[in-house]
Amino acid sequence: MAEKKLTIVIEGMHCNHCSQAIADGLKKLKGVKSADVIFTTGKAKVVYDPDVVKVDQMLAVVKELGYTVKGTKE
Ligand SMILES: [Cu+2]
Repeated sequence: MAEKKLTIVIEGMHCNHCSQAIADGLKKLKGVKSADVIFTTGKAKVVYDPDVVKVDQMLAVVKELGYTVKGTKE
């Protein structure tokens, strides 16, 4: 089983509730093993299986929740 890490740089989080909502949304995706979102740094660190879930799907979750994706880092 493959495993990759991704950092998503997010704009628009104001509090722990925001980061928690994003973490919950990401964890609902099949193939996402863990999602640590910290609003003070504006970053989400995700561990995922690239055979199951695509980066675009994870970014879509962030956008659907109303936040802006500023970039990603492998
Ligand atoms: Cu908030």
